[in-house]
Amino acid sequence: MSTPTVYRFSFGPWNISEGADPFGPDVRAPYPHDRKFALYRQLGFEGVQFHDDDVVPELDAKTDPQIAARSAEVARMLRDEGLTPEFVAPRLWFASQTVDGAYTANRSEDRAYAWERTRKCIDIARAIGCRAIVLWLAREGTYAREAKDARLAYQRLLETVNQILGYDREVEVWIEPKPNEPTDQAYVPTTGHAVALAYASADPRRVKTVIESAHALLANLDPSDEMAFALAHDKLGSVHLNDQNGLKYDQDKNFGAANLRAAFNQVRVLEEGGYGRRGEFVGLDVKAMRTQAGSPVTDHLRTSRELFLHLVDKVRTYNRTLVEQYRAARDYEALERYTLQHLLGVGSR
Ligand code: XLS
Ligand code: MG
Repeated sequence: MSTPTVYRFSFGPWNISEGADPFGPDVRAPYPHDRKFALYRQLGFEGVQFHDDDVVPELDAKTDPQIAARSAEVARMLRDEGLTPEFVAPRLWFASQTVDGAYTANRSEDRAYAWERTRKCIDIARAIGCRAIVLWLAREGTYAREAKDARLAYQRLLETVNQILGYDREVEVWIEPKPNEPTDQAYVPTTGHAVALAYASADPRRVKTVIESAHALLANLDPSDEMAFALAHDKLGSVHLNDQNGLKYDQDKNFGAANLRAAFNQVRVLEEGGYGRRGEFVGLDVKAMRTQAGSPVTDHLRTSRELFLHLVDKVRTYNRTLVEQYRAARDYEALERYTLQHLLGVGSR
């Protein structure tokens, strides 16, 4: 028997938020960004996920030496708190140059901005001791499908991936698929699309995916199957575990809050696939409810992490022999009954 995986957890500072939504303003006092680092360890987390401007605020207005100085400061803060940077993602959906997308924008000057911002993001990642660049391709899609040449868009995305791989020979690119929101339809909606881009790239070993449970559900796919697919290709860079109650806006609910059984299956697939054995983080991308009072609000992170660990216990005590017997007998009714009883912690009656 191999030793059980000791899971390491991560989240991004945006998960401690002020509670604004598209229909209303902040409902909580902002919690100073740099003080968030001190919260990680006490909540049981050791990995920090970043956007480029989480490391260097007002990035577009800064020079390379200014970027380097602030990055060094953040690297120090991480070291002081005993934290590891997991990835850095270019925020390519906020600036006026990204209204029509970034790498797939129709205007060449907007695409040039996207590359310049990506280059800065890579420099920041390396400066804080991190080798993973996440591409959440937020606005790489359209509101009107005729607005862009989709074939060209895919080529541009592939060229960008190759450009990143060529700019720095050490970095990995982790593509995070999502089918919609903020665009009507995105160009890399599923894990399959991301994995295809990886294989088409100049160095497939360095291109992986980040799978977010809610994003898979928004594509009407099962997150555990998406994770299994990526694991089968050794392309699961990280996960953004959370939950989603049906096909609506991206909810980032607590992990397991909408569908415990689906959460169990995600943990089962990760555990069975050996995820985490090479130090991969269990990332949680969860939003606190708007109704929650206080500052900082962190109970959602605690709850989601705890639920993951409870489900690890459920996976480790799941009776494999029984499961194999039911599979061999093709008695899936018995398998389902056993699984539900196991999750509920009850026997038959
Ligand atoms: C959004 C994504 C985003 C990326 C980084 O849903 O999870 O936060 O991970 O841009
Ligand atoms: Mg997310």
